[in-house]
Amino acid sequence: MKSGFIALVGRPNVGKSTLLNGILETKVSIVSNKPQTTRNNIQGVYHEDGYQMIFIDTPGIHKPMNNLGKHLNRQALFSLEDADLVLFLVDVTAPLGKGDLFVIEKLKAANKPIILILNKVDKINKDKVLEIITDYSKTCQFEEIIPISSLKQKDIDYLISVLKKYMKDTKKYYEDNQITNQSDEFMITEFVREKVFELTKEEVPHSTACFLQNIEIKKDVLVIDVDIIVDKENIKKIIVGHNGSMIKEIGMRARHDLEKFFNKKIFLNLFVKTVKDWREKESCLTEYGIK
Ligand SMILES: Nc1nc2c(ncn2[C@@H]2O[C@H](COP(=O)(O)OP(=O)(O)OP(=O)(O)O)[C@@H](O)[C@H]2O)c(=O)[nH]1
Ligand SMILES: [Mg+2]
Repeated sequence: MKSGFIALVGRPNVGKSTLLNGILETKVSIVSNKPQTTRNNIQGVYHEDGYQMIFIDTPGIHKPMNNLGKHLNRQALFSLEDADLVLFLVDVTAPLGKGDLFVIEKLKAANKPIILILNKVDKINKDKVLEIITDYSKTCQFEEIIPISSLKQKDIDYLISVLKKYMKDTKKYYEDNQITNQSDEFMITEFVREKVFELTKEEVPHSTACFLQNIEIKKDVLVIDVDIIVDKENIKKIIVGHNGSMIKEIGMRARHDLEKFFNKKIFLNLFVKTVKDWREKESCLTEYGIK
């Protein structure tokens, strides 16, 4: 058995969670087109004969605007301590900027081998890729530079073949059928939160957290109660929507994913609650499973 821990690190929205899901061919980490979707370090395990690669998906590193943001950055950087190898993901459609340089400095300080992943190459011309490689090569000594498209599953197999070379551990960390360290309870709240991120915009998704109130089996149906926490009354109105249309849509989409995940009929009750300034409160971050 060859194994190792691989941290997926980068700015928000570059495609870290999309890459993890693509490698595992299963959704273990929620994805959206809004920055700061991921709020926890999520382990996803890739199994192949004789190999166990443990990927750590992390929150995007950004300039924090509140206590939640500071905590997300801390989480991401914390993943470096466990990692044998770092995949530094960048979005090739965004120019190399201060945010990336900040992440690169943190990565250098961690002193781990770094592979630069140029993601979203489906969106640009091949010629541009060479230019980007030249720019990034000036900033850091990368072990390898690999252009991929996580969304289109382009060159993921090649990436896996490269990663095999870096698997030096011999310990088996997970059972063969286990693909994540996240609990079913966590997955439930994440599926709901993903739909909030999908359906709302601007400040709304970021001011939302989800909390599992109750889960029980009644006959063959899994009955799940989830609180959607918001930090202002006007955001509560947006989440509920006109005549409850938004909350209904969030519920329908989340239930669809949950039924697929649990392979069971689901009855999902959603409740919207206002908790003022929850993003600043340590106790709330702990209660909602972020800290
Ligand atoms: N065109 C294209 N879009 C991509 C690719 N990879 C990811 N995306 C899109 O980029 C957006 C962000 O993807 P995520 O996987 O949530 O990004 P992330 O890095 O995990 O973001 P945070 O969790 O906020 O740090 C989503 O809309 C994805 O569909 C890709 O290879 N090509
Ligand atoms: Mg993510």
